[in-house]
Amino acid sequence: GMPAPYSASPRLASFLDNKLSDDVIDIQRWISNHIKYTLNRTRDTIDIFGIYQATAYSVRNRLTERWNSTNQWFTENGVKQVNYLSLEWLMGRALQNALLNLHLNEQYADALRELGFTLDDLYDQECDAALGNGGLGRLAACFIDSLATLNMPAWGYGVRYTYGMFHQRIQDGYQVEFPEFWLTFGNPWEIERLDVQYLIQFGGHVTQVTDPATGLSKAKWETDEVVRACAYDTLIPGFGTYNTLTLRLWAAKPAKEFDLQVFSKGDFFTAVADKQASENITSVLYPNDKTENGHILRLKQEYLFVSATIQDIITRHKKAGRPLSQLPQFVGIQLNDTHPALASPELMRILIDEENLSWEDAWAITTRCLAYTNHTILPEALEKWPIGMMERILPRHLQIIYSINHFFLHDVVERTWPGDMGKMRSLSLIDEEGSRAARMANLAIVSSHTVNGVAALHTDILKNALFKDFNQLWPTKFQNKTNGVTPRRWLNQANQPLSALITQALGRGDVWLKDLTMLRALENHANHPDFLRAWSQVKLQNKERLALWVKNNMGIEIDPLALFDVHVKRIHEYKRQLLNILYCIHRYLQFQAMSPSERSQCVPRVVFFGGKAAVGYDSAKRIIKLINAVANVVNADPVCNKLLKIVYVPNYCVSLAEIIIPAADISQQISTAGMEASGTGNMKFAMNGGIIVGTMDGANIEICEEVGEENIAPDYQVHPDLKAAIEAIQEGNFGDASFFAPIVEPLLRGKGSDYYLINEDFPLYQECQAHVDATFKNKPVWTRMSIYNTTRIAKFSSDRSITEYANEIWHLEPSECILRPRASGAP
Ligand code: GPQ
Repeated sequence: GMPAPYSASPRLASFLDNKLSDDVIDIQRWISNHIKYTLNRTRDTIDIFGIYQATAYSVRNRLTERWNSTNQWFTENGVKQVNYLSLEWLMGRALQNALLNLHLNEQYADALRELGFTLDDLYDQECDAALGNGGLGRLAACFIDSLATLNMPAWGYGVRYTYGMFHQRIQDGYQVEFPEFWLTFGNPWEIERLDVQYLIQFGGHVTQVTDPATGLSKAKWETDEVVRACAYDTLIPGFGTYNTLTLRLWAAKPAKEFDLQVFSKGDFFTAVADKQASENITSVLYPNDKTENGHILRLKQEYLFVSATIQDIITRHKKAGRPLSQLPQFVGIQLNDTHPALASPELMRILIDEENLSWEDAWAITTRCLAYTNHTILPEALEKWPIGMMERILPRHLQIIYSINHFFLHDVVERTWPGDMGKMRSLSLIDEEGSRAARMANLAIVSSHTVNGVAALHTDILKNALFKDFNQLWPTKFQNKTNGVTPRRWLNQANQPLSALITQALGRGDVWLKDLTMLRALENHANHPDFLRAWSQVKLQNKERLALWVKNNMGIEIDPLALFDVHVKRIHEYKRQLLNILYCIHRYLQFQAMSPSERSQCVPRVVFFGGKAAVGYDSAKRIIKLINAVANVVNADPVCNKLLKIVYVPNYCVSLAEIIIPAADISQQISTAGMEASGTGNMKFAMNGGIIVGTMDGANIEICEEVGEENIAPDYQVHPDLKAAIEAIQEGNFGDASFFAPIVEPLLRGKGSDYYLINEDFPLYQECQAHVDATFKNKPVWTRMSIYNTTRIAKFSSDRSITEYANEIWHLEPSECILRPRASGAP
């Protein structure tokens, strides 16, 4: 049970109300105190990592102060709160973000300089919080930054994986995965909440019992496994506001409850070891970007997450003294894809079995709280849980899903389309073809008041193809919410030189970081040679920073004056890294065939690739090997390597993205049309003045509308040059030809086997790249294109996305915390 509430005495309260000062000396005192009293280190044992930790603790203190006021504020004002449920949070590093959002970076830089350290050195000590795979997890991270910045009353919920995303090394050109034990040296940003924990049950069976109170029959879930979910809170600072939110992550721990008899019966040692195994549930992030999992452990992970979160939401609602009937007025629950879709049957179970509500009341509450975001139409990514597995792990939830399905098919589908078996089959929550499975997308749609796609084209495809029948049934349920990215991390933090130039040119401080539409005013400068020079100087500076990183970490020399062409994202066939590398081979063959004078006319390029392949994704892994094989040959060719270098940056992650993205002249966004739901890298590059080479897919279409088609490299569509590139691979020019045969031979077998349309798009891609080269030579024209990308990117700030979610889905009002601790000293 929870500890009894206690009211602080006046004397204790006045100590607790003390406010931290922003004086450099106070900052230094706090850092030193953390070194000495938190880390137990001395003048002889302190090292730079310890300085980073102590600095992080001192920044966390400030967040705590703000967080306490914010929570008190939300409680006293009785505001509606939204809960963003996501199995992935790709947060990256926290120190620089916190200092910039709190406007404390200068004081901290001064404080640390006097102690003998630079902030940049400390930033590099922090390891990324990589609790996500890619776009979906990073979107959650951008969204919570915007929620805090926009003063939205919100909570983020997730899983505290012991091992996050794997660490990728490239060995002999192949991807090799290593575990990343990010908590080895502790995590100064998290607060272990031993007072916030819930029991999570699994297995067993369901019986019908008579409720002594009502005399009615009700379900009783007799479970046979129990674990505890413990909360770890990370505090999320808003930019230029006191508001500070919570990201609450759950870790599985052994539970002592219910099964002490196991210990008395058998072998004590084995029983303890078995208990310890419950921690496995949250030990590792499934490193699959959009692939079927189907593992029991993943189902348990999703359920532990959902159950702890729903229990916590209900506990907080009750603590505010409100009846459950008012839950939808005060609580919004957003499902980040279907990974947390069990929230529906879990909320139903608690309301019916534990809170004794009727099915109808429980269903009304559930559907008025839940909303669902879909992030892909790729069939292999649509979650389905085998019925047998559900029955074993979550028998009561399976019953509830069957009941939801029964009411839905009979009361809704049958009434709308009497006798239409085709409609029944497509809408049912249960897939009856082959082995039976629960369709989590259908469950999420039926259980939600609103379903949204993540870019205009994607939402159209949802409405007119993937979920066509649902859209006919409930035309107002579907909405578009185009993705966005936070300009605080992706412009201010990643690109300080550009941020400074913008601040200087606009002359109104850094308020533009809360309103990117202000950047339009920069277009007045787009014809001033000084501004153009300053803009390209910033780009060059960022390219030099990346070139230095590549030299120091990979030993490759690259020329910052070359065109930097960047393709970084998860490796997936639909994202078509293969198209890009085939084009690189074509370019290489062309350079080889040229005379020296022809070569002297060409634009030198460095082509960067980066990204991780899912562990079992064979084709993606062969593509990585092909890129590295080509890089080896091209980079070692003395005739061509002045004009073409290929760099495969290992272990692409958030902190590397912050170095790579600002340095790009062009970015590759070349997914097969219709397959990339939105993309968010595209927005980050454009925001940093990188020109998109892209297909008319996902949010590329909308970026093009905003920045103007003259400011992106036009869409393309193939031919004999592709054939020559493939033949170069088949002739063994890049090593073992048979290894690459499975990925390139289908391209020669004609349309039917070129699923991702590489052949079809090759000629237009070539044209586009030629256009890039020609334009890059004309510096003023190129720089103006770059500028317009930044000045017209306002729509793609996650602030705009979150404002739309708040207005159109959550009906959530901002609530800025104006409570402050007293600035007095000790009482
Ligand atoms: N996305 Cl379903 C992921 O990163 N992982 C997933 O499991 C699914 C989608 C991406 C999607 O591919 C991108 O197009 C989106 O921009 C991103 O989600 C955020 O919506």
